Amino acid sequence: MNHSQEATKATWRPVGPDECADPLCALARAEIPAILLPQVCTSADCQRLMERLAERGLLRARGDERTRIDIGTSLGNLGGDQEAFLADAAHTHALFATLFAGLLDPVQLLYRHLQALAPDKAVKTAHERDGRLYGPAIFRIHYETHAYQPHIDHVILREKRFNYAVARFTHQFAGVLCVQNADSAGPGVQAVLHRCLWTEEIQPYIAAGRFHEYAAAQGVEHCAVALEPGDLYFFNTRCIHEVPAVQGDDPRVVLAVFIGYADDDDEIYVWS
Ligand SMILES: O=C(O)CCC(=O)C(=O)O
Ligand SMILES: [Fe+2]
Repeated sequence: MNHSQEATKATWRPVGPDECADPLCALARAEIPAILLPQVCTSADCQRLMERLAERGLLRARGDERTRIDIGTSLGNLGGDQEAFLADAAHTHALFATLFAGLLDPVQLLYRHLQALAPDKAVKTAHERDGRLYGPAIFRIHYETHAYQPHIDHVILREKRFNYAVARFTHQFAGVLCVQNADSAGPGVQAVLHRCLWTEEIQPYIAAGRFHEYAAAQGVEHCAVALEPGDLYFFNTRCIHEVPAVQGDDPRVVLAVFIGYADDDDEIYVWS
């Protein structure tokens, strides 16, 4: 650990947007683990949203054994075929155009809060040069046993996708709105962020499922991001992160986006 890390060690915890002069810049440098915006909407808004997803038949039905359901378009999953990805994204835009009728629109809510963090940049849904849009955001419904092992998300560093407009951004963040916790009776399953930016040297440990050993040996600190429904957080997806396995009957439900950011770029692209 170097001196500056030592000096700030006690303070590597999620911060509110007003605790930091330029929170997105601090996130890019991993000076802070996350920007946490509590209660951007109420738990009642989240509950109504869950009811809407159920009414539309978008949740797991009896006999369905998937441990994760995505409502939206994932570049990570579909990006290998750009035409199919963009066509799927068009379907998601059509679905989301009516999905929130009469409710708070959680996608607009998320974009509004991101825009407020970056008054000098224009926040927009990612698009290719011909104007075709990426998916605007994605709901991820995680059922019992689903976990995310320690990983990063980055269109270049991990996915090596050079043929997408979002490849121009140095930094990738995630925005996650908690819609429902896994265990409504307890504290729920919470994401863990490690104070460790991905490098080629760390990759073998991640690939072998041995990141925790590496982190312990190196004294890498970490923090959990405790969320209630209606809480929104942003983090740098180049920091190794994980979410432990969901337990219990209630799925953990989030609305998630990825965010392309560079200090010297006047646009911020958002996609899923
Ligand atoms: O659900 C979260 O809080 C983060 C999930 C995550 O790491 C991902 O979607 O890549
Ligand atoms: Fe991730």
